[in-house]
Amino acid sequence: MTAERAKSRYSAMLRIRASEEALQKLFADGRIPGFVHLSIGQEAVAVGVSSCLRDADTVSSNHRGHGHTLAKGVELEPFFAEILGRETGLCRGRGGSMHVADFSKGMLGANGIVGAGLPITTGSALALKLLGKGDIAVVYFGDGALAQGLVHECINLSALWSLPVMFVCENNGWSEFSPTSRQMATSLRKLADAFGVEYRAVDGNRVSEVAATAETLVAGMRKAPAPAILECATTRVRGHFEGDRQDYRTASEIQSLPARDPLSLARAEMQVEGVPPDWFDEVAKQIAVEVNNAVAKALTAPPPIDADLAAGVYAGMGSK
Ligand SMILES: Cc1ncc(C[n+]2csc(CCOP(=O)(O)OP(=O)(O)O)c2C)c(N)n1
Ligand SMILES: [Mg+2]
Repeated sequence: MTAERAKSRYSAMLRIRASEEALQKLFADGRIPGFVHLSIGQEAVAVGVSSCLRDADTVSSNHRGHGHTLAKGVELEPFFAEILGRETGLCRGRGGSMHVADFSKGMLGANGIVGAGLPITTGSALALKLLGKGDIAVVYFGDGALAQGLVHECINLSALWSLPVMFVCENNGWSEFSPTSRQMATSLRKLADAFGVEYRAVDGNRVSEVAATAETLVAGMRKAPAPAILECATTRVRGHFEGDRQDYRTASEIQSLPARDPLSLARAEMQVEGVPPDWFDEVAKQIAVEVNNAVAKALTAPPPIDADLAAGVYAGMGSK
């Protein structure tokens, strides 16, 4: 059972990694409109948390949301089609990388406005509490959001109303090109304490650790609605966006990243548990095929039709 769970988490992380490596190439080839922010190095947070969630639980995300989206079970082909701006995309190609969403899987959307996922999730948590089925809401945000007023408002309101929301902070030490220390006068731990919200900190690159702690928090929230904060120390391997030269990072920081790779860390743990090297080779082959097929299909999909572009922008407009 433990080995099966570890395998499923490893596969989910690899699917995200392979998808983002494909996006990296597509972006470099000029095939993706707009910005792309990759979550390479942070996959263990999305997968560890999502491994404790069900379809009816909701998640919302930020500008670095591909991993959160795929970990929640969103299909690869419409995901790629969305980012490539195609009609068959999750949002019919109108949203792109920073607005991937799939309500059928409880994925309420990535978001280009820093911190804006928190009020969406807090509202969703209120709805889920009123429905009373034990479902919960999760929001992923970065350390760069910590100084935003609405983050403080949402933690306050969720504590005041005992809402089943898990605030998951991916602390990668960077907010665009500035270190966290230049932006935040206090810590998330102290903020949690100030509002009386349960707080846990984990190594966000160890998927087993993220999953175990998230599981405990989620189980408690399903029984008795209340907010919780999970702070995950993680690593942004790529630049802030694709094309960022990262002149502001030291060579030693960049050289230290491979030792913290969540896939390598998980593989090392699994090998100790007896998972053979063949299994890793096999799963890598399968996922490469899955991702290549999804990209190939998405690339053949048509762009949105000009006459229909405003559909979905305003209520009552457009043909669909
Ligand atoms: C309200 C707002 N302010 C500023 C920006 C510009 N901006 C985009 S991403 C970002 C930093 C986000 O850092 P963090 O939340 O830590 O996420 P990370 O990129 O590290 O994953 C900023 C300042 C924005 N999109 N929205
Ligand atoms: Mg950050």
